[in-house]
Amino acid sequence: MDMTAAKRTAGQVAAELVEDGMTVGLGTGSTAHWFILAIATRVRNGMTIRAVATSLSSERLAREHGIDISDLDARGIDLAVDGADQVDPDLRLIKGFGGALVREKVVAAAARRFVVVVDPSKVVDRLSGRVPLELLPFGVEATLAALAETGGVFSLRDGAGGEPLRSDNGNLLGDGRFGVIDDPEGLAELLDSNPGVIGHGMFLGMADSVLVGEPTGVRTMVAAGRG
Ligand code: A5P
Repeated sequence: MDMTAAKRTAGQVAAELVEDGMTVGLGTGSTAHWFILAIATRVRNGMTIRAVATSLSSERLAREHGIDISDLDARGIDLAVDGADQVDPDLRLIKGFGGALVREKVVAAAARRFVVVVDPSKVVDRLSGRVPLELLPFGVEATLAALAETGGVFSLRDGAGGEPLRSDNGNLLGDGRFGVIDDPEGLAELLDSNPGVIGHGMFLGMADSVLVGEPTGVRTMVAAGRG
């Protein structure tokens, strides 16, 4: 299946959820890209929105296509739309392969509705593998050593020229690597309890629905007890 077409379909269908006057959270990555472009078309055709970006790259893309970007303020967000790296049947997510996980989580948490857009390769039975992290530079070696007690294997990401890769917030980006994650909530709690961890890519209980782009259109996943 053509994954680019799947991402585009999911992004375009999500853009139809936006209503005039809304404050909209713009996600990051190759699927959110299509959402942003579809929103730009609607803005050109007269729709008025306030847009908040989850990364400098999405901000740049949005501005290039004529969408003004606002700060996230106390009014919050009506609808945030973002991609994901994994989605399980309970709509628990792993996000952040693109490194924007902290701003993405802040935007998702401020959103009255959080819709996730993915291609079918992201839908899994159980979360596993790589969990992105944003880490405080101060004491990062101690942080990594403490994190190893969770049972994962942790490393920093390399950026250009062999320097450690930094987020838009100036912190270090890293990843924990796990097998199947039997207890996502327990792991999230362990990661949250480490003071050197600014944020992690497990988004649990946050997504209201997931739009999966498929050859025939979009399949909507809704968590049990929601929607
Ligand atoms: C960015 O930091 C990520 O959380 C992305 O939302 C996620 O990696 C999905 O990206 P793609 O849509 O490019 O797969």
